[in-house]
Amino acid sequence: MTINKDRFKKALSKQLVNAEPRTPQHALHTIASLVKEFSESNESKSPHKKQVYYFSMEFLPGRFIETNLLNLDLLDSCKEVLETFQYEPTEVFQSELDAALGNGGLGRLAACFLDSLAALGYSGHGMGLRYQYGLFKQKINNQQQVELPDQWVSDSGYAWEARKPDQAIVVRFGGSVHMSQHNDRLTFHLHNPEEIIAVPYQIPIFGYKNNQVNDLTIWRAESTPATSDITFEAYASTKRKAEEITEFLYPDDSHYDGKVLRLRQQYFLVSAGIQSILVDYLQNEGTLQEIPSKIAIQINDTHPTLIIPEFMRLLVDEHDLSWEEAWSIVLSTVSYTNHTLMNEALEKWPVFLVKEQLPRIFLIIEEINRRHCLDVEYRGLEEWESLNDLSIVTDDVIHMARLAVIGSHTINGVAKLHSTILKDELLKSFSIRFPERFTNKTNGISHRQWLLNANPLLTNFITRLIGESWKENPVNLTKLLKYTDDDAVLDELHAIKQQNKQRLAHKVFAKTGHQIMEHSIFDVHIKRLHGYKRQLLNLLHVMYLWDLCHDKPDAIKVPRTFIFGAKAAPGYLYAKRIISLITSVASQINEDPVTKGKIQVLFLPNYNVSQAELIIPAADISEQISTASKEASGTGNMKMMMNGALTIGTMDGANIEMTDLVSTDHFFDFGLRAQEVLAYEQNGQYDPREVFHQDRRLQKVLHRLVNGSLKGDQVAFQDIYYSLVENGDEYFLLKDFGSYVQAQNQVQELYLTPRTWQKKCLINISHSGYFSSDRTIAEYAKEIWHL
Ligand code: 26W
Repeated sequence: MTINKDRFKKALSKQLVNAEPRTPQHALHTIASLVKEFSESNESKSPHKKQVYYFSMEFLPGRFIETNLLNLDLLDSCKEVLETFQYEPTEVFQSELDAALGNGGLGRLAACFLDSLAALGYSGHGMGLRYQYGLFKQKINNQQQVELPDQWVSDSGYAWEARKPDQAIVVRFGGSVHMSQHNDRLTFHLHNPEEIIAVPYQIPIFGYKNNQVNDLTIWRAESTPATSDITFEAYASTKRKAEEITEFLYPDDSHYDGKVLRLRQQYFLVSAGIQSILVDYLQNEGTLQEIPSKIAIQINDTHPTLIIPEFMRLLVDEHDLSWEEAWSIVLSTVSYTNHTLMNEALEKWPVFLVKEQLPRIFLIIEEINRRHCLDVEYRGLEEWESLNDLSIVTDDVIHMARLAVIGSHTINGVAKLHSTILKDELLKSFSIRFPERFTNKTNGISHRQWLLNANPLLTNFITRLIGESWKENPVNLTKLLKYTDDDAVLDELHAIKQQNKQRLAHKVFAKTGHQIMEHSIFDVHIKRLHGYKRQLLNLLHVMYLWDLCHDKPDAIKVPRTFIFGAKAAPGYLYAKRIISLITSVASQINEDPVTKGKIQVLFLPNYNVSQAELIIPAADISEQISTASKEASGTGNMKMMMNGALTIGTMDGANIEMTDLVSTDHFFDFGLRAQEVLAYEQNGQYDPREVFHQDRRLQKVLHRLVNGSLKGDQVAFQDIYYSLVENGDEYFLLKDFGSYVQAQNQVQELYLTPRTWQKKCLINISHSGYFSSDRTIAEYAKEIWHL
């Protein structure tokens, strides 16, 4: 699809001349409608290409306006027209609300993948849910997180979507399964199911200047229309039960919670999705047997795993294929990405729930398991012993990761270390059984969104130095390496960072009234709040510096601003207590005359994608300090690297691959290694009290949590103290504290020699092209989807 610039400018001008009301919001909707109109007339499903469907319970794209205009090469034209009609372009763009239909890394990755699929010219489709409320908005009241509903669809509607009622699908829950025999074949029917209508809403996804238009389909649950024989009350209840399925996004990104509603969401997504895929396929293409060569389905974590039995149901019950034929199609079509090793996040659905909500699906899962276990039996005694690890159903729960592995031709982790641990620890029995299925695909980020869009100053500077080619081929950023000793280049790089810091400082001042020290090190820790991500370790170091300000003020040689942004899952008490502690310490440090000009702490409420776009270009230091082995990959690490921050981090997730590229000379690494953490976890020989009794700094810092010197929730602070000192310190904070302080000292020392610092920033930017999601998607396309 090409939108002619002049025609677009004319059309937009025509609409803006008479625009009423003259609000930024209205202008935004005008632009979006025009883009949709121009794109719909061009939409195509490139019928001969293999189609990829990316199933995910979460998509976290944020705002689309700048991404879309950039990809369509209309950004400058659009700004021009807006200015002609006295609109402030940034105001218009910022009036778009973030689509926050995701929690964190998993949903954000899905959004970057859609961007890259289109940019590389593949036919890729996102399949997700249209939650009425996205991820909650966060406020801080009295040092406490308060959650508010996220009304991302305004009264005038969501600018980028198109409702497609004519493509609605029926999804069936409950009922009872009736079996009958025809000739020598058993057939299954669902009697009296609960029927729910799935209505698709389509959002266009544009490739980067390449005419590709893909889509993200998000499904909304609606009730079947009322019949004449139903009472008002009965209908009201039916309607509620239907609509609640897509009412809200589960705000937990680390903890499995076996709620019926979540199970219903999952099945609703996969049933609507795969039914619509088959309808479409059978209308336009060949036979069922050819599906694996025409369609690839990727499932984003185990959340959409029910697509495996649902796909079987459609092929066997509705299209009369034999079990064997159907299984071969499903297995050659579906592949699974794992995103976490954390035990508490692994989904295990109780059998009774699945039986009650999805009786036919349950029978299919049992049959898959029966065949799988028999097959294991054939393979002899050795694996018999691990049958309990291999069975999908044990102790009345269904292990979704096992079902996903058994029904997928390829299973991947999201960084090298993660994929190795997946294979050798978490899914060991399965990797012995199916060694050829396991592989790695290191995550990536859209350099278009996170560099071209978020950091125009740096983008233009890079382009002036090395030309345009890196935009299409980000690995060409290595061409920057020839400037690492060029004073003028390093000066300019520094100046750009400074301007981005000022841009953030102004925004923060306008929003919170806090005046950031613009010449301090901006030390940034932004991600979901979780024990393993160790925001608390960062804070312990901050508190240690606070003590230093009092005891040895000269030891603080460079002013530093610690910036935190993090949402805690509403039910995760410990995470909420850490937020209380951060905000308590922040308010006291910021008011302490002794710390003035030395350290400052900011907790920026409601961290989200559009905030990230402002913060990341302004970061000097990127905090990636998870307990080694716990962060599957991380992607914020890549974004800050690409924007010229230096990383302080553990040898975890993709941090390891960052150091592979730039070497540890250009990365502040510290802490236990993954193997050490895993060994401690197995032998139980870590005792935090030993560390505590040997480290005076820690004693002093932790004493504050229990001696009443911090204002705020004393119970919360004591609980945190207890978790560290008395209750085993699950995430090894005390163990890593000394080494973290050392690394932080190196940060300060390096900042005192600005040239060397800037040089390291440039080296990091130069090697960041590897982390473009274009590279990741090219690998999926070649090695998993066979496009
Ligand atoms: C069932 C509750 C639940 C919901 C979401 C459990 C687990 C999840 C996700 C798998 C958590 C998640 O977002 N994982 C993150 O995925 C990113 C993209 O691969 C990685 O970069 C992060 O390291 C990983 O934590």
